[in-house]
Amino acid sequence: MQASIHEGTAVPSAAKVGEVMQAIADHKGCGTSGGSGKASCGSAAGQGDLPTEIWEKVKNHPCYSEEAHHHYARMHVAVAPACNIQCNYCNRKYDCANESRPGVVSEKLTPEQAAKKVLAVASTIPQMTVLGIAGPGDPLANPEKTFKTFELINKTAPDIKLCLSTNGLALPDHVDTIAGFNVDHVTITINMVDPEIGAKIYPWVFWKHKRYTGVEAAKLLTDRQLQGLEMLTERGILCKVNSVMIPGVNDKHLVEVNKAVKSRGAFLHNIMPLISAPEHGTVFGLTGQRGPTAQELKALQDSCEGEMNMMRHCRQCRADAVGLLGEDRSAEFTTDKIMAMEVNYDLDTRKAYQAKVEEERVAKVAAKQEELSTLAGEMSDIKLLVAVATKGSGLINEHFGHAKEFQVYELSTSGAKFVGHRRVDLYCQGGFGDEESLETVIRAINDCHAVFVAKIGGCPKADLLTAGIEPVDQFAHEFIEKSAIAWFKSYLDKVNSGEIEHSERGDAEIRQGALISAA
Ligand code: CLF
Ligand code: SF4
Repeated sequence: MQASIHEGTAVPSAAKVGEVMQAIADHKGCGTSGGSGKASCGSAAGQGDLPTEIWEKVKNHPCYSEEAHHHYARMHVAVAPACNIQCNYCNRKYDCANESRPGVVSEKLTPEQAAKKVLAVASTIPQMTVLGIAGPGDPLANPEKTFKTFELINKTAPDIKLCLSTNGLALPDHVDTIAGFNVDHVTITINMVDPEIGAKIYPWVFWKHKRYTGVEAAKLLTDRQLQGLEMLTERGILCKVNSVMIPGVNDKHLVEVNKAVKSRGAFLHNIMPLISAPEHGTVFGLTGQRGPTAQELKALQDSCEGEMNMMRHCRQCRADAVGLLGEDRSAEFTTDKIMAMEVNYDLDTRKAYQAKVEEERVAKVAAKQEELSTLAGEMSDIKLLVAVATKGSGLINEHFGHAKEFQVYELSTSGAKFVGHRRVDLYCQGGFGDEESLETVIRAINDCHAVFVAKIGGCPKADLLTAGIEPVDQFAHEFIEKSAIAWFKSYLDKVNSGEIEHSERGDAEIRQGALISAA
């Protein structure tokens, strides 16, 4: 059976729901606890202040727990091609941009093919714990295919958590079915609660055989989204809200959206950057609407963090993504390959592997706590960012030249806090185009003081130093947070002794192109 508060009953008692929702409302600080010692879903392997029912749901969900995303993988199955609204950042040629970057296209599957794929991935990647349906259109505009897939997975792979991402228009009509299939996690993309702003984002919505446009369409959409959110949280289903930050359109308004969704019981808010380029063929791409810079995005996320848990590790995955959030193994699991694969789904092997992962998580947190004690008594108000090359497991275990993304941590006397990631072009491409790609790497991490890597060559090292970014390879294959804290301590010592002078860094660029699977 899937671990769930729905076990044995689709709807928990009102008193129970009230208790759990209060606990969610009281629980803040995903990723913010740093040195406060307060464990949280975002930063510790332990349960901390989370109620057990919530902890069971988030502890190995890579999107709902920042800490879990270093260790656990998710997969999407692209069973839902149709959509019932139009977003100005979407081109239907590609996947639903509410969870995907424009520019990548997924292979569409039948529910039966999807079920086979889930078993194939679960046998190959034992730390894959979550199946999400996120497109390529809207899952609830394709309810038969979506729910048939969930039904099949519930039967064949009961240890896998089910997850759904929707624009919310059809949500109120399906809440009971969602609860009935033990779907514990639902994401709703909510970009506005003001229909005047909504009219700038959505040209039309299609509801009950009728097309609505302008403010009327946006009003209908926001009413249905908020109603759906309330209905889900009343049933104890954990809800994440995705919002696309569109500078000059809804960037300031998203603070209001944050308050509106928090008051309706949302667990997590994920503010994602608009990714927009003319070649995507979207309305925003063609009209030159820009996306935010890295620091604009961080400032908005920081300003909302006092209100509720903020997700900062979203990778805007494609609708057939497979693997850890920072990697894309979808090319290993195409329909042809799956049909030819011998599937050996073994629950005991999966459990044994995941028990090992848990040991690693505990060791990582213990190492961080020990290092954190060295900062006790430090009075500095310096805060700075560092970039990290990692392949997962919370380790500095990637070569600079092989990194397709860098994770970004904010360091202060409170400790190391994950604040985002930056996708980059591979620096090492067999000697071709290296100079150009190094410039794009530097632009992507230009707001960082240092970059932690397992290994780095002499040339990029020198160029990084010239750009004011210190390459750090002395912590190869060690835990990220423990190492970052140790480095920060020595940085503070150097500032205090006058050996170096602390200075602020500039802004950085968010990469606008598509990530093409390298597998
Ligand atoms: Fe997929 Fe979304 Fe479920 Fe995660 S993704 S349906 S909640 S299992 Fe995660 Fe990917 Fe970001 Fe989505 S990183 S795009 S938030
Ligand atoms: Fe595109 Fe998703 Fe918006 Fe539908 S909901 S228009 S698929 S971004």
